[in-house]
Amino acid sequence: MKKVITYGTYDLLHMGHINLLRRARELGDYLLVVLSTDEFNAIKHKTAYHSYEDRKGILEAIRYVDEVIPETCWEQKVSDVVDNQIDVFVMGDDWAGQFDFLKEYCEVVYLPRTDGISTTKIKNDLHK
Ligand code: C2G
Repeated sequence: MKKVITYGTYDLLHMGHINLLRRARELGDYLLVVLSTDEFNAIKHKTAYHSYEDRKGILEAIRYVDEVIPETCWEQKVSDVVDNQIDVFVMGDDWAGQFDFLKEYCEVVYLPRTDGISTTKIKNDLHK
């Protein structure tokens, strides 16, 4: 079984997220999403609208997602890949090059982001 892993906050779910999750899942047979906790979002200087539990429940309802576990720090990626026998690490290409250290443990793939949508854009548009 080819296992794929990806990371994110996944707040205010939109097609950019869905396009990423679909393409990530298509690279293997199993997709593990490592979801930023509210505490780790604070470290990323992000404030999610939905709680971790709600963002987790929403992701678990998506057909492309097989499992969701918490992301609590920047440093957990190597152990996540090793401990979960991951074959492919996937992120949107806004992160291109940032996680190449994982190439020692698995394939690293940066996928093109979906243009014209982001959680920040949604928040800004709703404030107009
Ligand atoms: N994404 C995308 N297209 C968009 C918006 C987001 O492809 N229009 C992708 C991002 O590139 C990322 C995923 O969707 O791969 C989740 O996006 P975020 O929730 O913003 O994730 P981020 O805060 O970048 O978390 O340790 C890594 C971090 O947790 C990444």
